Amino acid sequence: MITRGYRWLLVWLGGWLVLVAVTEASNAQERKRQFGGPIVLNPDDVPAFEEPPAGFDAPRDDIPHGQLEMVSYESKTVGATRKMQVYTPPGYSEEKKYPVLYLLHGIGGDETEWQRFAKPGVLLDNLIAEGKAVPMIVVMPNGRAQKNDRAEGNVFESAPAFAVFEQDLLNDVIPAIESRYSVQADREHRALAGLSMGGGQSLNFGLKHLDTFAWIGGFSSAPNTRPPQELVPDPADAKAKLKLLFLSCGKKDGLIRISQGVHAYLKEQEVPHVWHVDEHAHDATHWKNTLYHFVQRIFR
Ligand code: FER
Repeated sequence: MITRGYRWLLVWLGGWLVLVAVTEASNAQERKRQFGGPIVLNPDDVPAFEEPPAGFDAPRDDIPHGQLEMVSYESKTVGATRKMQVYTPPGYSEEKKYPVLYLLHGIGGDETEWQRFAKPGVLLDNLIAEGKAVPMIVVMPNGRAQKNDRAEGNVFESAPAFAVFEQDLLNDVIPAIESRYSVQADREHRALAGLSMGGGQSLNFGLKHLDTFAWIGGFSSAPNTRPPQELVPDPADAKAKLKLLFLSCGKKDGLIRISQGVHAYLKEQEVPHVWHVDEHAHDATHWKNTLYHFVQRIFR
C-alpha cells in the first residue's frame, strides 16, 4: 500500500526522468547534426568568393526558364528501376549539344534533395540569362545505390551504398543520360559535384576517373572522402587533366577537417584548386551559395 505523499513523489521523479531523457536525446541529435569534430581554422581558410548577390535564388518572370523532369532508368548495378531529376536549360534543343553537371546529394537526401536546398534550376536560369553560366544539363541522381534507396531509418547504415554508386553512375546513369539527351559526351564536358556524402563521392569517383570528368567539386565533403594521398596518387597526372578542382566548406562545419586535409595535400603537391571557406555551417545556405559559385566556373 503506497501512501498519497509517496505516490506524488513517484510521479515527480518519473516526470523528472522523462525530462532528463528528452534533453539527452535532443543533445545527441544536435551532436549528430554538427558531426562532432572540433573546428580548428587555418590562416588560409577564407572565402574565395563574396556571398551571392540578393535575388540570385529568386525565380524571375522576365527571363526564359529551363525545365525540370523526373526520369527513370534501368540500373544494372542495383537491379532496379531508379529515378533521377534532370534540368535542361532554356531553349534546350536536339540541334545543339550540351555539357552535363552530375550533382550529388547528402546522406539524408535523395534525387530531390538539391531541389529542397537550392533549386538549381532557378540559379541556372538566372545565371544563364546574365551570361554568367554556360547552358548546361544538370543531373541529380540518387547516390544511395541499393534497392530501397529512400532516406529512411538510420541513414548512416546506408553509407556503403554511397560507395556502390560509383558503378551506377559510370555504367547506368551516364549512359542513360547520353542516350536520351543531346550532350557533349567527353571528359571536358562532364562535371561531378556534390554536398557532404555527395562531396566525398565526387572527389572519390571524379579524381579516380579523370578520363570521364574534368571538373570536380566537393562541398562540405563527408568522412567517406578517401585519404588525400589515395584521392590524388599522381599529382602530375591530376594537374594535367583537371580543368577545375573546387573544394568548399563552411567555417562552422564540424566536418571541415576532411576538406582541410585534402586542401593541405593539394597545396603541398601544387595541384591547382579552389579553396572556399565561408561563414556558414553544414547547411543549405553553404550549398546553395557554393553551387552558385561553382556553376559559373565550369565548361568555360
Ligand atoms: C559521418 C558524418 C557525416 C559520415 C557521413 C556524414 C559516413 C554525412 C553527412 C551528410 O551527408 O550530410 O561520420 O560517415
